[in-house]
Amino acid sequence: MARLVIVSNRVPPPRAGSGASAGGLAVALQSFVEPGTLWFGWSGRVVDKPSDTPRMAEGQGVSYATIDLSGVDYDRFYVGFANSSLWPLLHFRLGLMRYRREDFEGYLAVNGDFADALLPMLREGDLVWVHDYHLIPLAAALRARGFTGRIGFFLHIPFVPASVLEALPPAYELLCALCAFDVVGFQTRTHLQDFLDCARRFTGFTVEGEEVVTNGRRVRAIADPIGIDATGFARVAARSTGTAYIRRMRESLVGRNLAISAERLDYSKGLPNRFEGFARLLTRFPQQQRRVSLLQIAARSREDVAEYQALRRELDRLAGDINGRFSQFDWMPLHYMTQTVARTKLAGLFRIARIGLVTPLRDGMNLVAKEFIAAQDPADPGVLILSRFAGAAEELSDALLVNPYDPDAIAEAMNTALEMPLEERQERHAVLRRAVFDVTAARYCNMFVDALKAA
Ligand code: GDG
Repeated sequence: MARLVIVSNRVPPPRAGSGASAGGLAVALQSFVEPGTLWFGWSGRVVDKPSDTPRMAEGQGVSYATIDLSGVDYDRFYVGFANSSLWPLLHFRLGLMRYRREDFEGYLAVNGDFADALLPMLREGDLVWVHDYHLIPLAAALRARGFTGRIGFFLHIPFVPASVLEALPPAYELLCALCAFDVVGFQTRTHLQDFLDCARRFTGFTVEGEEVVTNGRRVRAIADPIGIDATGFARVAARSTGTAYIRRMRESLVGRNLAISAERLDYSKGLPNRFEGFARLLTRFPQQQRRVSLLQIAARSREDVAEYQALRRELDRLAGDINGRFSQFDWMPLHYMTQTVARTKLAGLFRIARIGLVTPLRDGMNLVAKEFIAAQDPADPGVLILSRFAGAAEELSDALLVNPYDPDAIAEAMNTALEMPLEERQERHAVLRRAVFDVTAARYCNMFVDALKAA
């Protein structure tokens, strides 16, 4: 059987399954990797003189190989091109995009270093599965070094229309790099169509159906929505309600409704708009004051990028403003935490919440939306309020879909959710639950690996 080699920017510590790490990729893949798999990537460490030889670790039969980055690499590759050019661009935020040629050169160089370190570990017949926007040039780098095996790529974040992509100076180079893979996967059909359209317009290659035909090669594009281990998450959520932590949470609510949001502290997640929407709920529907508290968990992320520091300051101010305006001596409307919460606790919090408020301005998929649905008690389920600009909205259209740029729409949806009769909650939840239990993490992984095997 072909060996699977996973390559991602960050590699999870061996078998850290249920810990407090935030991040969708590790969560989705960790339940899938089998003994014999090799997982390769950056260790997360920045050192003066990175070694050329990967550091090896083992966990449950899976080999983890990691390399370190130098300070310059970290600044250009990670903070620079990946997170200050590509991340904002692919989330439709041209105003936040910062491009420097030296950053792009650093990005290419680190991908070359990845290829140098990975190549000696590859065997004939391996299936190499590369993840996310940090590593777009990796297939081209491996091919340039003589690797002829199958390489696939999955983009976890959105792909953009040609009119947005053209703003990126090396758009052509990136599209050509994507065409060095055998399979490229996207979260939704919309992202897939945008990719094919960009490939057609910018590269001069021909597009036949859902394949790009380059000089002598074929790249197959697929839509493969990522999912969760729904059964596992539902079990953890149900168990968690018996714990002291969730009991204390319930007691502190004194019968009031809990609305919950949890994500990395990232400008794509739409937190300021959400806070404003919540403030409008309390102003426009004053009968909901004292009836609901919003718990916002915003795990700190990418703290070396200036935009993330600015966002944190803005949220501190907005949270203080909301609580100053609306708090009463025995009720606080907004609980705002920037620490991560352990996964089991998070699952329990989702289960007891009346509202899951998931309102990113753009999101490749958004696993929190799926986790919230899986966690609910089908007999008395909470209501999901979901941004129509999350990839998950294509599958979860029975949620209350909102335009996250409209704080009044968020306020109205919250009011609707708080007033929604039990029967309607159950009906909506049953449909959403089927979708979440159908499109799981295992299905996502199998579909991608099957496509790669067929390449
Ligand atoms: C990228 C794409 C795509 C969050 N806070 C805590 C915590 N989390 C967990 C959630 C969920 C994961 O992190 C976040 O996944 P998302 O999908 O919501 O978002 P990104 O991190 O931006 O992931 C996204 C994903 O890749 C997968 O393809 O869906 O669109 O942007 O599992 O529960 N986990 C813990 N504590 C927290 O405080 N333990």
